Amino acid sequence: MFKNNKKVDLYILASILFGAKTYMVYRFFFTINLENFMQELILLINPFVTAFLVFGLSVWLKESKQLRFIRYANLIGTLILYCNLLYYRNFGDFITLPVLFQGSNAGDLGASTFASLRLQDLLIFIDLVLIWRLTRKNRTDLTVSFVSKKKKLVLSISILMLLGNYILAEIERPQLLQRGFDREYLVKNIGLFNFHIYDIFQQSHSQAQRVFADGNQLYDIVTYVKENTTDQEKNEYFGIAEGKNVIVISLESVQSFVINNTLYGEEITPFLNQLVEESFYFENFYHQTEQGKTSDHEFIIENSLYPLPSGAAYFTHSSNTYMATPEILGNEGYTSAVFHANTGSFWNRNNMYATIGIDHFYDIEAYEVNDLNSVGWGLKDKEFFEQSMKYLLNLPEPYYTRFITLTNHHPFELDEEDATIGQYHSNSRTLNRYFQTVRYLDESVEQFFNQLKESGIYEDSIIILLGDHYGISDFHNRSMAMYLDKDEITPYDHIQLQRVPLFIHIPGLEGETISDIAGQIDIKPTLLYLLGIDDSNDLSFGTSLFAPNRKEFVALRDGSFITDELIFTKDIYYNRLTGEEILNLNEALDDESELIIPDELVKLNEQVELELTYSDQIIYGDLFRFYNFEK
Ligand code: GP9
Ligand code: MN
Repeated sequence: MFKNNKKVDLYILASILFGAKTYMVYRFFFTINLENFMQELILLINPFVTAFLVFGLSVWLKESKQLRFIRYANLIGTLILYCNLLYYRNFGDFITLPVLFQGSNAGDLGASTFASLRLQDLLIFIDLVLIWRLTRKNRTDLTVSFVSKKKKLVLSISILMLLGNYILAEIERPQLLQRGFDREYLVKNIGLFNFHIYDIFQQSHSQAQRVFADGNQLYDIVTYVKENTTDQEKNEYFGIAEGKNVIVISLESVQSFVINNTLYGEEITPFLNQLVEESFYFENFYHQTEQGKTSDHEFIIENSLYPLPSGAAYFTHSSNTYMATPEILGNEGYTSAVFHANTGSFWNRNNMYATIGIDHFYDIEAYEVNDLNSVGWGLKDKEFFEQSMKYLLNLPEPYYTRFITLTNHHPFELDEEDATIGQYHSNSRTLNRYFQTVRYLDESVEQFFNQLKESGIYEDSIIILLGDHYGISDFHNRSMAMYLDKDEITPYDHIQLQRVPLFIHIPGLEGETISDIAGQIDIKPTLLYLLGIDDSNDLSFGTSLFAPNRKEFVALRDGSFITDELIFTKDIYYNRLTGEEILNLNEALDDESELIIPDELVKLNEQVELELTYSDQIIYGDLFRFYNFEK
């Protein structure tokens, strides 16, 4: 077909064919969830951008090598695409470096790969065959047509196109590369091949940090932890829930300000308000999450370690050694399970859960999800709890379970028939709607409690409910200030808005409202304490909320911290109870007057910094692999 045309732009032909094929696989072979036009557009553009970039490199080669480059690039690209497809059919996920190096996984893969072959897969190889035929040795009539002068032009166009793709992806998902989110998000925004490059870069970066770490670093950390957070005095609460089932409910995006509060005279969370009366309710409990949001809260409560300053540890350090709650409880005869009606790979949960010893993960596959029973991010919470019951009832006791809710997630969408409270009226649609989804969550939890009671599970369980992180960001501060009846949201208010509710509900015990400061980092030691499990060999940065001798501060990931008397943030010390400024380091410095910071404060700041650094060192260096938790 190219007989009369001596020089064919083979690399352009190859790019178009390969791009079209990749798009076909993305769109019709993988089940990638596309939510809007922008995502459709990016998915369409990206395969061509990448193909053009790769095949366009051929113009830099000597003519004799160009054809060979194009055929092998096509072969390798096709294989990568196809291997991912086969893996995806088995695991609903894309291949990552750690997966390639996990022997056991490969074994599973071999067995089921054969079963996942489909006739339609032949389509993936058509362009490969064509390109190979066109580039046979004896075909001298074909080559890459650009003369050397235009090399730079080709490369510049490729890079510009790649940049364009990246900008679109950033618009669609800000901070996509820094935060990771979900492999599906990455693939749909930057494409499979760029995702692999991203993955290789990220994994080698953490591997390098791991390789250069050594066990000696642990010595100081262990000393610090033993001195500051271990050896908790035992009181009557130690072991008070021994042998009970544990049910942890993560209240997506619920902040404390909605509890015992009203909207136009109406209670926002009637059920939770009643639960305050029947539980240990911590009114000064802070979330400590960073970019990893929900996954960070999971990471903190299971490990009593801080989340990373950037990125999600669930993503970047899922192959580390940990000694998380599920594993500790597993050693005590507990079965563990997480229920969450979202894709298993979101926040890399499927891999992280395997690492931290969660026995069962009921992800979206375990639920019946359709248009009628879902809204916003997916399955409605009432449906979620309802459908979870059958699995819960079949778990061997005692169990440790976590339920992660979803409906009260930004942008807080709700079907009209599910709204039982009005909206707020302000300039922020987000805040306006928030109250409705919070109310829906309140009702979902009530329904779940009723089901637990009806099925007899309730009596033998302790139930912990906590907010995972804020729901209303600073972007809505003006409307928030209006709702809270304040002139503005100061840095002090911002910190106080990072309070999320924590309920520890122990059937049979009266409970009380506790005003002591607390953080998500305290959940693991608290739970072990209540279950009567000795954790003196554990390395945690939190302390039991029931122990009489607690650590004196709650550190947030950005270095802000809270003590009984103070809140420190943005270089300002505030009185925690009144919000009054005590010492403003910014102003003092501007004055150029000599700044005298009380020793006590200096020491506190140092300790917070040290603690965050130690926690990071553990994660970056995978230091727990050097620690013997048994001794
Ligand atoms: C995703 C859900 C929400 O599975 O947990 O995550 P978030 O965006 O809140 O981190
Ligand atoms: Mn969340």
